[in-house]
Amino acid sequence: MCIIITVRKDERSIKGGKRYMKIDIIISADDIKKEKIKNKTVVVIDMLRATSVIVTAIDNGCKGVIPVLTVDEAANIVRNSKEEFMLGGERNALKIEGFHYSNSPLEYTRETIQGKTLVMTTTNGTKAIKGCAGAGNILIGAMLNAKAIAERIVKLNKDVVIVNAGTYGEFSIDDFLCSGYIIDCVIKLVETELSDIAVTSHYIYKNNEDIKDFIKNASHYKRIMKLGLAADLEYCCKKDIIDNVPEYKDGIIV
Ligand code: 3SL
Ligand code: MG
Repeated sequence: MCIIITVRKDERSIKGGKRYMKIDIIISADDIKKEKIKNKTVVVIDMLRATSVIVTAIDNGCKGVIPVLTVDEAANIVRNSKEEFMLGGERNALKIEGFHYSNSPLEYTRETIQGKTLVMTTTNGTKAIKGCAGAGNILIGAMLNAKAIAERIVKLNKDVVIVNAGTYGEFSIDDFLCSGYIIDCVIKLVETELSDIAVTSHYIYKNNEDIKDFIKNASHYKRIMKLGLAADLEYCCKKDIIDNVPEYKDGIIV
């Protein structure tokens, strides 16, 4: 009998002869720097609402999500193919004309998305995902799958950069708090070295474990609330209801 054991290469940082998993945070899609993410494990977060949509759609049997930057790009993919595509996303937080779905995670049920490929364009989320090309692995995270993300990070055994989509190029409380929760899950599993910004997000999470109470201060939370989408906010703030860890590779998230 032949037993093959695969040992995953340890690509964590070394300090004083000890290995640590470094964790850093980038605060918006506009702040992504190629050299910061190269070969690292990247987790992209847009908990309100793009990555919550993706995590939910994949968990409900969606075959794959193709993130694109523009409405035209999305329309072209669908026009030139016979595959069954669904179009989803938003502009100004609202459904795009001619698209099947908006950017509400509650629309992506097993009944609507199972077995289909979703072509998606959103303002900040899909921009952040596409901006991470060149990273070692690009994981899609949200509050919904935070624990599962932490476990995958540990398995991948590389330094980590958590990329917050942010809102219109600006820092966003929601993504930052979600980063703090993921860090909280990781540090229970492995030795880490947190950058100053990672320490700060963890500190803020630890002092606001009832996350909704703090996220309600985020400008984007208020915007979504004003649109009458309280149920979306309620859903996106749930912790660890999904075990799936979608990954972006070769142009598609599966
Ligand atoms: O910017 C994005 O990617 C969206 O998630 C924003 S919204 O919540 O749909 O408005
Ligand atoms: Mg957002």
